[in-house]
Amino acid sequence: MAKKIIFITGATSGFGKAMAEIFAQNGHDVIITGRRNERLIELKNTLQNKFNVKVLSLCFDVRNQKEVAENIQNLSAEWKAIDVLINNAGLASGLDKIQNGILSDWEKMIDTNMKGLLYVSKEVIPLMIQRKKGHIINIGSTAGKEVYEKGNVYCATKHAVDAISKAMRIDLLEHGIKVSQICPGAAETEFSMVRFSGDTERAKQVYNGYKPLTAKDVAEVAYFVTALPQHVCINDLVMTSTAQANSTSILRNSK
Ligand code: NDP
Ligand code: 8X3
Repeated sequence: MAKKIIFITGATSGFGKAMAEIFAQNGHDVIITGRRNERLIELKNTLQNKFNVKVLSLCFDVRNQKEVAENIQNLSAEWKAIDVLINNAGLASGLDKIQNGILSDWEKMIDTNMKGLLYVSKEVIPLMIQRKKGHIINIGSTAGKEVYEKGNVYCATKHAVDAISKAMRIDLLEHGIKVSQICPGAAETEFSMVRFSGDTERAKQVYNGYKPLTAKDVAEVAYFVTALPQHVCINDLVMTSTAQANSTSILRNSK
């Protein structure tokens, strides 16, 4: 595949970091974003030194529309030629029945997973329209396909990503922009640590007794989705570990 510019939100850990690695390893220039600047700088140095590609790190919070707009509008003309946008930054916060839900958790998930994705897309889409090409990959979830107990608002935000992905594909059709959604099931990243506010034991239990997806598994699929010929678009791709059938059916003690 010809050299591309890949813009990845949430590249300081998990899927985003693994995606930055695989794209850089294959010779592509990457824009990596997140809030933890030390991690961005470290990843930037590693990728540049290891793979001899260009890496730009942008430190911003996707929930802050002004920061998002400034960072993207201030890109040089060279970096504005974004071929692939991967809307990956996201999180779950808490796991409670709706009647016990915490407002600040709900707001964090809605602001990050839905509004953040929209803020970034709003800035990048015009750049792609200008160039009459581009590929947007939204990271959804199995939680965006079915609702599970206590998943309420997180599931709702990922159902919104599902709907936004379908809507983007229709609206951007006339501009030659591909839109794909990748929906992973349980994958061991910092996701559960974030969901359970750093409770290591609780986070570990999520992956007990089976082999979950890894960040690399998801990154390899994202790479595959971008490497297909121009006339081919993966619209929607659900992937789980072999031990997982859907959001609620996981074969534990299968390791
Ligand atoms: P991680 O917690 O490992 O990574 C999340 C990334 O999102 C980090 O780089 C984090 O960067 C970034 N991020 C979170 N909030 C913000 C924000 N407000 N502004 C900017 N960046 C932000 O989790 P995963 O890699 O697992 O998750 C990536 C995506 O995949 C999420 O959208 C998640 O919902 C989804 N997903 C995860 C699954 C899983 O089981 N792990 C399964 C299905 C989907 P920083 O903290 O530095 O800002
Ligand atoms: C993350 C997968 O099942 O924890 O999106 O919601 S799950």
